[in-house]
Amino acid sequence: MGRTAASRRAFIVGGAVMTIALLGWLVLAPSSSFDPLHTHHAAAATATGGIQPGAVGPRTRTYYIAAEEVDWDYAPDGRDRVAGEPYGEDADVFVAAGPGRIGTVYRKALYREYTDGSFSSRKKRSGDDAYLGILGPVIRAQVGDTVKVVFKNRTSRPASVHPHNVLYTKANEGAPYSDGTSGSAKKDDGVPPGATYTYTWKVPERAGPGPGDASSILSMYHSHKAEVGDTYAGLIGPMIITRAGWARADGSPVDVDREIVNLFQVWDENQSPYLDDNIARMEPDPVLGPEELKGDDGFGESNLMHAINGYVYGNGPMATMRLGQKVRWYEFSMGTEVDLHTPHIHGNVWTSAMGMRMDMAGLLPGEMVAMDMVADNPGIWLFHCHVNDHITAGMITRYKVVA
Ligand SMILES: [Cu+2]
Repeated sequence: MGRTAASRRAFIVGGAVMTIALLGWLVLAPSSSFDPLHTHHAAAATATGGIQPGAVGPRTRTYYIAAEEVDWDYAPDGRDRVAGEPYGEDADVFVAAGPGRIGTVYRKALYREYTDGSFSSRKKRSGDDAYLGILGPVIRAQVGDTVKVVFKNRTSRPASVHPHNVLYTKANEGAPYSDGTSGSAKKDDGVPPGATYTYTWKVPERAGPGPGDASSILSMYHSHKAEVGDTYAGLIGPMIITRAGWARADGSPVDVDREIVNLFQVWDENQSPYLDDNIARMEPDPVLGPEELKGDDGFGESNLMHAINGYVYGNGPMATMRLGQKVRWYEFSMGTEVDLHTPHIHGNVWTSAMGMRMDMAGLLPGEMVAMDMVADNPGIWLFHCHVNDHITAGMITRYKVVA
């Protein structure tokens, strides 16, 4: 008695939603050997102090990371590896080198990992991880850990390491702005060329997977001294944070066999602090001087590198996994308005942390997502951004499921 039509409708709709949600749970629950429902078990285990088999306790993880100036090749294979053919006309807009065109090799600044504080021995990236390409080292942490990054700036410009998600003080934020601090709390803002600074970050519960996440989430770190130029220069890397009680000694989640990380970004080399260096090193344009070139649309477009992990047109090492492996895919994006990307996999499917099936993900600049896959379909498969303009421009690659 007294219910309005609107409230009756709301009640009916609400009831239907609840019924569908319950049915969804009943259907999913019995068959879910590897899906986000692990989350609920995970939360229960954490609440009771449970540690998963194979997991380790909290610790301090120290990374030695240098920023270095390198010549990065967006297309070291020199051909369209996805098509299996030489570059076509569309590709040549971006990859062709010659008078007034830089081509695929650009001076950049990248984060690279060393074995210790002497920064004399580069940590070798395994063959399995070679596909990570331009990305800085994967920083890993488990909730409860402390992360230390000993950062040595070997570039010619000030740089920093600004992390996402983890808990930092003002002296460990790696970003300069008018925040009321002074003195030693400013030293992290921009580490001068040749100097070293140690960033210390705590990893509390709120830095790790939430109730709706799987056992690990993607975060990232990047230089934030001059954020736009620093990130276009290449100073960016992934960070993976695992739920308390769910990480192996190396920080990886115990319920996952293989992890894949991809950065989708249109690298705007026109906004790189190394643009002048790159122009000075290329074959001069027969008509336009360096400053005129910077205002030229054709030149500008040729410097937009539509890359996955810093590679275009399927160049670089292929990400591989084995049939039957539980694979967690982490996807992220940086950049500007053109950086709305839709990573799409052929051949296999993902399940999102919220339990939704997809072979597509959506990314906006700065967005980070994680999806799970049981690799059940062997072969070499296409993996690309589904934005048409980006497909044409080379944001396309392959991955392999080995039988
Ligand atoms: Cu895209």
